[in-house]
Amino acid sequence: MERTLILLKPDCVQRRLVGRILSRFEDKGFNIAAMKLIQVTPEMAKVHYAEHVEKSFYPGLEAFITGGPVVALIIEGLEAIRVVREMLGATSGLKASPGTIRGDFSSSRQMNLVHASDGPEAAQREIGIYFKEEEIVPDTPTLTPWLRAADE
Ligand code: FUP
Repeated sequence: MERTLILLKPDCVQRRLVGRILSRFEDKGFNIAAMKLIQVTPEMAKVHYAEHVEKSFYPGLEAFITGGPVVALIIEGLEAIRVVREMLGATSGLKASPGTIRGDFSSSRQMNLVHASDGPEAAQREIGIYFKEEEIVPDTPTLTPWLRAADE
């Protein structure tokens, strides 16, 4: 079981796509382990995007990610980090394949609707930025035996 941090970014909330995009993760069989609507602060943005802070596009990225509420959630499931990244598609909505979330809903590199952790270290670090341990709710949905075999 893996956990990954997902942000439904301000463009997703403003465009009223939260329900449809959450449905993709639910349809796939992932478990939601935590979820909340928050306002990202400039300080949080700098920690989250530490690797990009010095880049020329960072000021625009910070203005965008702090420009409205986001839905932060933790998704849990087998190989969740890789599978969720593949469901998102390439960073730019113009390059993302049709059938991916960004490929279907985004025409932008910045306004690409969803963030998801790109590896186990990033997932652990990003979960720590957005959630306290007590906000994560352990749950084993009763549907699990109908989503995969017991030995998977
Ligand atoms: P991703 O891992 O797909 O979210 O993409 P990156 O970590 O490469 O970039 C983080 C965010 O910066 C992306 F969501 C989009 C944004 N970005 C820009 O706005 N302009 C750029 O030139 C590159 C990335």
